[in-house]
Amino acid sequence: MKIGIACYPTYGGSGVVASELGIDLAKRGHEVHVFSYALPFRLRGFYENLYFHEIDVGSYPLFKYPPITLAAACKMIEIAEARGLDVLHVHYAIPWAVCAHLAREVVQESCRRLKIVTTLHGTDITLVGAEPQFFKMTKFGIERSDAVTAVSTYLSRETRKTFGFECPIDVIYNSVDSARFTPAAARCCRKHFAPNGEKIMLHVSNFRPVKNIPDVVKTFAQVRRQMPAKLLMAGDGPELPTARLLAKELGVEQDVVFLGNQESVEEILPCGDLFILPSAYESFGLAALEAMSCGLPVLATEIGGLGEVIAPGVDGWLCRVGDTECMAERAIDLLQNDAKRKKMGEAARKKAVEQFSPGRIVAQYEAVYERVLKADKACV
Ligand code: GMT
Repeated sequence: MKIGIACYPTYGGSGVVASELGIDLAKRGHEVHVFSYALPFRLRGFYENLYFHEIDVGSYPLFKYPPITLAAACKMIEIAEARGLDVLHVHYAIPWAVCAHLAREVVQESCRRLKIVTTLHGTDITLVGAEPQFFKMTKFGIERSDAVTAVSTYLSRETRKTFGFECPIDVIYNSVDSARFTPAAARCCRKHFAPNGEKIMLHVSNFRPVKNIPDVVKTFAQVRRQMPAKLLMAGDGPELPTARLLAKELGVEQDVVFLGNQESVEEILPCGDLFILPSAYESFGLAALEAMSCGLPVLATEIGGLGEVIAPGVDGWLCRVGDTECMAERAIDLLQNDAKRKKMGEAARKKAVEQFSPGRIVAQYEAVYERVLKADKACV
């Protein structure tokens, strides 16, 4: 098949899912064309059958806000016509689902059978897409798709509730490459960050408010009062200054290391003992799955799709949003009990390998493409 993939290039799960899917599809012999306004960070490197097309919004003095939606649609049209794309698979409804629809309206008659698959990732439904300034266009973009997929059952339910969407939604979970995200990766950084054998808690995110960053630091400060420990925080975003300030206010700044954006989190994750993700919303939690694949139990919140990834008491624990006492209690128990932590870490790894392998997930996307290509009508 000839497949176009549109996504955000920035640090975030939807760009990771789109990039890794593109690479896997190309390896399986499909011709893949990725559209974004910069090279997605997980797409670096050369892959046969995979082409990147940068969306150039240009500059014009009249445009305070360059019209990226139109520039993206134009790029999709150009490549769809030149290569005869079969499917445009967009990741995150806003604005990509609408761009794909515009592109299909404009392409030459010969490409009019171009199919659109939209994958919903999270805040395109639960936050941004539901806001009044985007609601109707998000709904339109979803409704004009030939197939809609969501990364969790929770998100598919939210889509029905928020947008009254009645067509089938395929739930296709995120995946993890367990050969790359593995506990076997070098543990050398452990000595560097915890020279006295302290236990290490880890957090990776793009530091947006939805990640509840202050709760990472608050939880760690409570743990630190009880035992020697270190907190590694990888990523960058609007909440980073707040986290730094809070670490200072709570007197734990010496034990918190801010690593900034990291391209290869798989080299850092195996250094940790426990992963913490106290999000206020999380449709799936790819960062948690990557940590699990590295053999870390996960401490998260009982919201969104996290319960579809983490089994409390088996491979992690879930606490109420904002309940840092619960998180700290669970963390201390796990960090002080090597056997229990090891058992949970092994269960986490096993689940990542057995249930979330890329092979399994890519096949589900391929089945969706095949289905829409066979169907005449939308909403199949
Ligand atoms: O929905 C978002 O905020 C953006 C998106 C991203 O690009 O990071 O994150 C979502 O997509 C990931 C991949 O499917 C999921 O694993 C994340 O849970 C989800 N984030 C949220 O729901 C906050």
